[in-house]
Amino acid sequence: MVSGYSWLDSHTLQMMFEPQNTSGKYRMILGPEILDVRGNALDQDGDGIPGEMQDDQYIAAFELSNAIYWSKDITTDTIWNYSMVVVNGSFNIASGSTLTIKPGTVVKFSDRLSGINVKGYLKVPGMPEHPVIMTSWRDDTAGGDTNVDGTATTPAPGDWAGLTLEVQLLLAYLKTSRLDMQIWDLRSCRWFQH
Ligand SMILES: [Ca+2]
Ligand SMILES: [Ca+2]
Repeated sequence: MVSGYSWLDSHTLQMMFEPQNTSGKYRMILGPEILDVRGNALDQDGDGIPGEMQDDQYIAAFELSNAIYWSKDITTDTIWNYSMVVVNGSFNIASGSTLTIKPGTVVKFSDRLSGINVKGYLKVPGMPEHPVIMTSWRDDTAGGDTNVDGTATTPAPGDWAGLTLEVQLLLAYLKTSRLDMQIWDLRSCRWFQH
């Protein structure tokens, strides 16, 4: 699947491959017969014997997910049909507009100012086996290690700004559907009734 490669410098090998658009986990295996600029084969296990077929393979793993980043206001009816949405900053759901979040979606908020201001409608038709999860982007328990730091950070109250609801009718609606949502930091949710 690798279509080409070049050494960018003596430590960096760049590899090209065709664009992949199927979600899932991928593994890339570099054979030990690849030579460095001095003509040495790989010695990944560091036993001083380069080029061992099994021990000296370099294996990289990555995952393609159906995830997007979101930061813009919603001014027309919108459906989030993604495995994950990472919200940068906060955005408004404008009055008269509806955001529908499909069951099973993980919504992660990237920082303490990050949240959703609901002036229109937010529909979260989660289901018990496919809940919608709203959480900090430091939370690796939902949707994996989105912030790509392993376990260096963990979620905490105040990580994200929460939901701001400005219409009482919506509060009633979300109260019902919230049974099917998991919210990391309940204290960050503010309920405004006008
Ligand atoms: Ca070796
Ligand atoms: Ca992490």
